[in-house]
Amino acid sequence: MGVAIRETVELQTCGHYIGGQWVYSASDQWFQTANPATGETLAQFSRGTEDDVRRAIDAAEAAFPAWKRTPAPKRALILLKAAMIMTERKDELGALVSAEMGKVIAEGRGDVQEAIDFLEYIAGEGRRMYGETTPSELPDKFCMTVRQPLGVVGCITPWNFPIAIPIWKLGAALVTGNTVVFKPAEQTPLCMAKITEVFEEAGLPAGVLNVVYGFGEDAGAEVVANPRVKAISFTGGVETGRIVYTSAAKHLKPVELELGGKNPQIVMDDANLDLALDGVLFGAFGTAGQRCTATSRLLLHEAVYDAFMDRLVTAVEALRVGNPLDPGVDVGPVINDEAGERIMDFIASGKREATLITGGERLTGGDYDQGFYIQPTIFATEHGTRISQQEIFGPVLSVIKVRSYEEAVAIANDIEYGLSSSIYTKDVNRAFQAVQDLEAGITYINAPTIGAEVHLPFGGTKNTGNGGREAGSAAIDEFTEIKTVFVDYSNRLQKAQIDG
Ligand code: TXE
Repeated sequence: MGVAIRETVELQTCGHYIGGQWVYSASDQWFQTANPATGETLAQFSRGTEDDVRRAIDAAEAAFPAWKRTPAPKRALILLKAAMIMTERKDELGALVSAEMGKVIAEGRGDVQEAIDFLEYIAGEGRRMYGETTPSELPDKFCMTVRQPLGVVGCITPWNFPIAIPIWKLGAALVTGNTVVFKPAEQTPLCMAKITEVFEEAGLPAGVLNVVYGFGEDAGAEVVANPRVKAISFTGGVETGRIVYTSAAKHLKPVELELGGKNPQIVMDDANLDLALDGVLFGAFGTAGQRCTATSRLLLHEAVYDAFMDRLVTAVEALRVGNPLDPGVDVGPVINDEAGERIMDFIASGKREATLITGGERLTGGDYDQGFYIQPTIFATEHGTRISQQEIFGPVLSVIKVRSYEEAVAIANDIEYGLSSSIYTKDVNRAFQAVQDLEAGITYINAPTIGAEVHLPFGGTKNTGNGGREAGSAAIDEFTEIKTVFVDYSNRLQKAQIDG
């Protein structure tokens, strides 16, 4: 087994994983990963170049024939072994997620659990990659479909779920017989290195998984543009998603895009307000708001507005902000200074165009100076302001007062995104009406906008993606294509559709 991370006197150093070997880039360029809560450097990584990506594609191409021929149930056993290893190492991996990405430890462990859940789920799909059979219109002829892998596929992931999102893509790509060139987020490479070690330990053959660390403009762009990579699975921002989709289109390769969101939670006049309060606290400020499914808009019925806002402000002001590895902390830092400045710019907009209800400042002094910590922030705003329309990706909630269900749905839908949505109501008719009316890939009834379960399709409409879904029953579709088969055993030429 290779060693992903070499302990050196100075710093942990990590190379790319290509053809089953840990190798450094010839470029001799490096980048570091740091703990967003403390600023401590965690490791340094060889910065991958286009040449490193091409080497990874060579290895993936070489490994593809044997991997394709490996029976899916056998491929699935390796995924199950990986799930078992991750279960044994859940504490260590969960702590690493919190240390490298900044989400609180309960969510760091949740990130790992989501990966374990998906591996267990998708391994089972190794025995359910069904095709179909149907009678031919001609005698002595058999018709069926079978699923086939795509070949070398490219996976590109963000930093906010540094173990769960890579596994969502990797598990599905591998069980279906593809080989992979993986470019993980430059902000959380250590998590990917650990995932790679897990799969190596689980017995994944050399060349099936190849990981190149680095940045989007060179390594990432090469994964997308290289014609030998037959499909792309991307999660990240809308603008980057557009660049990826445009580049891949030149080679007509399929692209699965999971992009941003501006997710509404509607609270109706008949809602269970205790439940709705718990929901918006978790949905808006869990992961410091850094989820594509985060609750960033609260559409609050006027009949309960004042009472609910009083309780919401009290609860938000009681949230503990600090080091995510401290179990008493509710909200950690944001991923880095660049993200923090971006969020503070949105907060500045909010102070100009809306009413600040609570929060709105960067926390400084003491340990807060080691990272970028932002007070959980609430604005009261009108529909149409910048903070109510654009994805902030931070601990900022925009509250909009609504007078009716119809107005709430109209505001919820008047947005470029369509990922997640939620409505709190005791009226079952209204709940099912909302399922029909809300323009989103996911709708929760009496639950927050976050908390997807791995065995159901995930993804969104409008600018959240390009029509695909991942996870659940959609996972197999993402990484296979259909072959239709006709077997004519009549021993004579038969012509479909031809008279006589
Ligand atoms: O994502 P990026 P970032 C949203 C959120 C956030 C914004 C930017 O709004 O503020 O995206 O976040 C790689 N060709 N989400 O900068 O830039 C890059 O190296 C190929 C929502 O983290 O999209 C990284 O591995 N690859 C999202 C990955 O793309 C390229 C979660 C994502 O980077 C590339 C994260 C290129 N030209 C951010 N440029 C969600 N849906 O959960 C970059 N990359």
